[in-house]
Parts: sequence; C-alpha cells; structure tokens
Amino acid sequence: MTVRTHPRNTSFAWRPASRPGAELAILTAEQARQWDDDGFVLLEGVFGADEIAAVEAAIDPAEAELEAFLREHGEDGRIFIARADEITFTTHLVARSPELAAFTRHPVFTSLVHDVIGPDVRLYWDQAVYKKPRTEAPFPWHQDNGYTFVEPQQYLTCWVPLTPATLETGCPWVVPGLHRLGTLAHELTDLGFVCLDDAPSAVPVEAAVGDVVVFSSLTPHCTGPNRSERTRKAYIVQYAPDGAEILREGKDGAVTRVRADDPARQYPVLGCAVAPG
Ligand SMILES: O=C(O)CCC(=O)C(=O)O
Repeated sequence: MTVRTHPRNTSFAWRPASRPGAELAILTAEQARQWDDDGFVLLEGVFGADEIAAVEAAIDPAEAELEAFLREHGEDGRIFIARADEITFTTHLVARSPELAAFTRHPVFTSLVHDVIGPDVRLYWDQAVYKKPRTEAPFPWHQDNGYTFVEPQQYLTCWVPLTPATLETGCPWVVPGLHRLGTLAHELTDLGFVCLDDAPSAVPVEAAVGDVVVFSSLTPHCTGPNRSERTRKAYIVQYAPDGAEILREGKDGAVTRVRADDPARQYPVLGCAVAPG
C-alpha cells in the first residue's frame, strides 16, 4: 500500500507544542520537541498504582457486559471490529461512570492538553481496549483520525495501560514523523481501518502501569499480538479543541458537520466559557 493522504486532507499544517513563548505545563522542552518531530511521547510514572487500579475496577464490569453481549449477539462473537475472546472496545464509559469522568480531568491530562491543544479543550472520546490472552491478530496500522474524520485533524490520544504493555502483551507501535502529513487514506479490513501495510521505521512503546503513551490523532500506530496468559488492558482518552467538528458523509456524498460537544461525554476539561470546576 502506498501512503496517500485522505481526500479531505487538503491544507494540513501541524500545530507545534514548542511554539515561541509557549509555556509548558507538563512536557519538558525535549518532550515537546519529540512530540513535534515524532508525534508521540511516553510519560513515565505519572499515575499512582491506586489511581490505575480504581480506573480498572470502574471499567471491568462494563467490559464484562460487552464481552457477554458479543458472545450472545455477535456473528460468531463479532460485531464490527470487536471479537469475543480476542479484543473489545468499551466506549463512552464517562457517560456512566463519575469516577472515570473525574479521571479524564486528572491534572496530567489537563496539563497535557494545555501544552499540545489549549486553551479551550473538550474530551472527545473515551474507550477501554482489552486484548485477551493469546490473541495473535495485531490491531492494524491506523491514525485515529482515519476512523472518523474530525476537524481540526490534530487532536490528542492518551493511551493509559491498566496492565503492563510489553512486546509480549501487545504494546503500541508508532511511526515517527508521518503525523506531519495530516490524515492518510484508510481502507477498512476485518481487523480495522488500515493506512499502512508495513512500517520499517516503526518503534514499539512499552509502557508500565502508571505511564501514559501520548500520541497525535495523526500518528500512525498499531498494537501487537497478546501472547501472554493475561488480558492486556488499556483505557484511551482523547481530547480535541473546543469547536471541533465531526464530518459525516451521507450515501449521496453530502457531508454534514456535527460539533463534538455532547454534554454527556464531550465536556470541557480546560478553558471554554463554561468549564466546570
Ligand atoms: O489498544 C489497542 O490494542 C488498540 C487501540 C487503538 O489503537 C485505538 O483505539 O486507536
């Protein structure tokens, strides 16, 4: 597959974190440079074990319900790209869990969004991704903006491991540098949307419980197989500038724009006229 840009990506320009005069709340100058050059950064040891255990405890029952639903109602256990006993995507957890909603406003995230998005920022999306023991299939190369086209194209993904993310359990891999092209063309496969067949310059990002893998909506990433005997668990929270819009194409090709401001799950986390305390 050759790398092609998305047809709606006509005039993309990367907004750097390391702008002249930009004060950084959490990133070091070196991390801001890495964010700009490579499209990702690993923040180590920013959450306590108790904080992550509470997040895991809030997610587990919802994920178990979803797994049961897939088994009962899925076609051979499958709905879209979710597959019972292999990989689940439990979405919009903040709408039903005040604990998880509070976690999305953690100072680590509000500082990060200050540094890379600011000044007015909303939660855009949240989901838990559980990769079950002995799942050989990788989650394929994609950009998050390849799933649903959002404008501005550049938003923030924070991939929070709830269990150790290693080469054995299925840690993320990223391709440094390609984020600067903006959104790439994607094709839908059985495993998910794909923008690259292979990526010789990709790097793995192993992460411990307490770390967060931070990357752009435009950073091509994948996760590897889980060859361990444990479920690999991650909670993914994404943030977009206030005013961001989702572009949806109808069957007739007409595009409608929907503002990403559902109060139940796309609430302000920084700035915005009405940000809650
Ligand atoms: O956590 C995973 O295994 C893949 C998740 C991912 O890449 C995504 O949700 O965009």
